[in-house]
Amino acid sequence: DLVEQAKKKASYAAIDEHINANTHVIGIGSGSTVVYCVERLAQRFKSEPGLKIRACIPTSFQANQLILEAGLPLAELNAHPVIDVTFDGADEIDASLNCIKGGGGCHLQEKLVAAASKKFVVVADYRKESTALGIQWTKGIPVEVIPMAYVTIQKKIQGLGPCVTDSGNLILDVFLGVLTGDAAVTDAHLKLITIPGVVETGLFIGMAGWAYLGAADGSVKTLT
Ligand code: DER
Repeated sequence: DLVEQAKKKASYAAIDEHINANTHVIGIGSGSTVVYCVERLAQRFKSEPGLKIRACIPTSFQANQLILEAGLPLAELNAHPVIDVTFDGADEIDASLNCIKGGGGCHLQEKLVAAASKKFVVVADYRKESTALGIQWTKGIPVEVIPMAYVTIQKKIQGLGPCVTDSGNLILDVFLGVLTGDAAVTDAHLKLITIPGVVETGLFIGMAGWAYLGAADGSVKTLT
């Protein structure tokens, strides 16, 4: 269908543009779009002897399994604290490439891997592109909190939840409305991250260097 084709086209374009003989350590995000990144990466890993992919770093149990099943070299962030390029999806992307991520409950590990990467590349279908965060994605901003703080925080920011993360923490979805412009996005993140017990938010500010957006007509738009 159109959405899956858009995800695939965006992912293949991103891998083909950023993977070369100099990319040795690769971060693998979470969600359904990044599956196509791994598919394309595995094809090239198997067919191009010139590639020297040494380590693929997962951002979740799902990413871990994707890497294993694709026959790519699985490694952990502590063994490769500097990553050449990371590919990940997003729930929403604005014109400055700020993202809401975490719809799949993995944004803490995703942000760690993205922050450790020289290049962070987002791949998505056309549904994720938005003029301001909060317009297309109306399920709130995922906020990871430690269990002991859950009720206190929920009273403070009226979040919906919880789901349990790979780190054993809980996720609250917090509704802060439409965040127009960098200042509003940054203010929202700071409001949340300074609450005692909050581990990380799903606001990825100024982290993505590129976004590959698959369109319904089969074309791919690159934002950078
Ligand atoms: O949870 C996440 O951050 C994922 O990357 C998610 O935002 C993207 O998932 P999708 O590719 O299945 O839409």
